[in-house]
Amino acid sequence: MRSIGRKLFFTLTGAIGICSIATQGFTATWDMPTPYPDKTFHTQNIIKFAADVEQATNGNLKIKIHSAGSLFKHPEIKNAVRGGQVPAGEFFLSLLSNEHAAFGADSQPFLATNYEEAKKLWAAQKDVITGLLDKQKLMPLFSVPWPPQGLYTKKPINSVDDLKGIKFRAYNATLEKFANLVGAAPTQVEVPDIPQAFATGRVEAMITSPSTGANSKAWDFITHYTDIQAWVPKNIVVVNKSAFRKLDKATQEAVLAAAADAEKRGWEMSMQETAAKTAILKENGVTIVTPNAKLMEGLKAVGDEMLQDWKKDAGAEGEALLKAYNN
Ligand code: PCA
Repeated sequence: MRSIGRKLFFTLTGAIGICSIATQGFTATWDMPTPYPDKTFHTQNIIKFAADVEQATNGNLKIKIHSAGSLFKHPEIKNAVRGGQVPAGEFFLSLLSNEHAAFGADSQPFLATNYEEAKKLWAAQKDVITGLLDKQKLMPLFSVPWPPQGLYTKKPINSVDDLKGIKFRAYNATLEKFANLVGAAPTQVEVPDIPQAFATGRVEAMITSPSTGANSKAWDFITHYTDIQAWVPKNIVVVNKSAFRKLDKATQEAVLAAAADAEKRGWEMSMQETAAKTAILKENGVTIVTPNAKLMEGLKAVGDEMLQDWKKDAGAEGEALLKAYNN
């Protein structure tokens, strides 16, 4: 009996030993939905982020990217991460402006229109939105801007009046409001669907970056790109906090370090995209137009009106954000 007892004891301690080795040699695979196609620089940056994490953790954490809305449609990605269906995901930050206006600061027309201002705005916005996301048990990993947003049309645009009645592609509520205020007729269309929306006549014009314009082969359906540099909106990558806590300490640190690198690299990629993709539009026959003063005045007046509404919606958080931004 005694020897059976000892045998059992050694078998059990042996099993516990194996278990604890298994927890030390922690491994996981994360599915990560993203909204934009593979060739988008944001997606390329995330592919590199995933490779960095895998390398830094010796393959213990693998991140499998599901791009172009293939796992979850863009408007569903945030809730999929929040609900724990996936541990992490990317989306267009200002899509959350229906939850709180602070999320939409970077899509306010003519508030921050170049990278320097965008950096200042992100610095002012980051704590506010980190707090708001924390209430949903989400944590930002990194955020990267698109190039400044320009105007794509089938004719020259010399004043706001020239936009009246045009069927306009929108990508969030703020752009929809802007389009309505300039007298255009907005429709929501995700990036992968842009070429078809133009081909079928659902839309005739859009405001987006040189990146998205060039990647969508805008020259197939528009003739003019007016470089209005209206705002510099961002994507954000968030993680579900309970999924993050399930990682061991070393893996958590590797994810945060790769995220910091991805944010830095992403901003640089974005800056390079602006000139490179504008040149591609030009090479393919798009007329690149510097906007005239009358058009800019008209657009900025609409932007001012929208900022007043935004301030009302954004309350104390908005006030703190703008104060930090203007300092
Ligand atoms: N491209 C994305 C978001 C902003 C941009 O430049 C889009 O057009 O939906």
